[in-house]
Amino acid sequence: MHIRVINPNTSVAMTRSIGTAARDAVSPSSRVSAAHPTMGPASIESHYEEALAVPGLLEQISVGEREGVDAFVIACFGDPGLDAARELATVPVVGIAEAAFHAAAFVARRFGVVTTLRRTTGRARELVDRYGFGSACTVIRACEIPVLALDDPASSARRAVADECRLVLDSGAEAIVLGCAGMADLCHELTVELGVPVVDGVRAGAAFAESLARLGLSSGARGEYAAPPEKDFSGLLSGFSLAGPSA
Ligand code: 2AL
Repeated sequence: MHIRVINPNTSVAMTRSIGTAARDAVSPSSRVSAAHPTMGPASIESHYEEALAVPGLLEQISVGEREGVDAFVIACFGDPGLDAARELATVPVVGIAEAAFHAAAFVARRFGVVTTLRRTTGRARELVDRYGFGSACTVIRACEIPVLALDDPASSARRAVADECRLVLDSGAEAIVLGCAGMADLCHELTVELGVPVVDGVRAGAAFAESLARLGLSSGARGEYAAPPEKDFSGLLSGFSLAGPSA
């Protein structure tokens, strides 16, 4: 089984740590490869960046399809481009926010989310509601650490995330969802420190993607996730024109 984890931002260091976390979660016989787009923002913490990350992400879905990967994980907590990726891919595609919410709901009645900047909490709330976890999610808190600073050992990031996790537990949550792929390497130590389930969506996403591939479940060729229709794209996006299913 070959699982391709796509970091939708262009940070090489973050792509590497995402790959390491995903490898942690799949069976030893599976292969995990990590990729990032060749164009787009260095990190995603605004709607503008999220929108502009999607073309490069979809290009990586096409690359992975040509290479015959068995499942994809979109490793950014806004689940950018998830529906479009499912239209393009013939294999399962899992977003880390949806994976994390599902995993948290398996082990706790109520959970809370700790994300990066406050401006990303609206998107997280939208996804919680979209995936049907509105009543299970007690609170979404922000540590106000930018995505790329999470990786900086000199920053106070680890402490700030742990402090927010404690406040999430005070809200009545029984599990924590880490709201950024850049928090993947904090998962183990926070689990030990807090003594509650701490869910990293990268690991959950990789494990679910592997399971779906093993079960032979993908989005299917009919209905809303059918391949997009043949159409011309112009300008900077001309490379995204599709030949269509019958070509
Ligand atoms: C993220 C994430 O997971 N990757 C990224 O670039 N931004 N999420 C977030 N809440 O800031």
